[in-house]
Amino acid sequence: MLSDKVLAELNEQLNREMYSAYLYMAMSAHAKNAGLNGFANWFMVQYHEEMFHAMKIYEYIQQQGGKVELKAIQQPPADFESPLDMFKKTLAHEQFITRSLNNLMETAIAEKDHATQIFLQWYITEQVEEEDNDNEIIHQLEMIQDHPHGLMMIDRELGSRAAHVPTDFSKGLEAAEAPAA
Ligand code: OFO
Repeated sequence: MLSDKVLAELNEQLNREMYSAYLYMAMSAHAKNAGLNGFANWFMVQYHEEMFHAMKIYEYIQQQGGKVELKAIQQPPADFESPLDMFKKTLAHEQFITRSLNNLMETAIAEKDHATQIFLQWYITEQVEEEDNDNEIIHQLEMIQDHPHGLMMIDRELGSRAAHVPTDFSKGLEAAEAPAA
């Protein structure tokens, strides 16, 4: 069972994860228009990751008998100055998400909601990895300083990223995560 406070904050977090997906989709579109197909791939994989994060919250709320409340998704920016600008904005956004998850954890602790604390641990661990990945790519982009050859190499590397999260949620998360028969 979820308290009203925890439920309200989980619904807010669901909206933030949907915005994250939308933001990375916007970055993917921008990269594609700039001819950076590897960057476009990386951000589209990130879009899938965020949809998975959103769906985990969606299903957790329902498992706990709560009401999913879908709020309007904010419009993301459409234009970015450079690949470095996209990754700096990605890192800033992920730091914002980390803070919001920490606040949500504080609420779950205050409400003595142990199940939600355990549920949120997965997200908090995930954020460490996300921020680390972004920092690494920012570092690489700063090193090459817009040098076309370096940019092409990073683009090729980012193009090899594949989605490792389920993308079809029609039969629920458990079915989506089950290995293919
Ligand atoms: Fe990018 O992280 Fe979701 O939670």
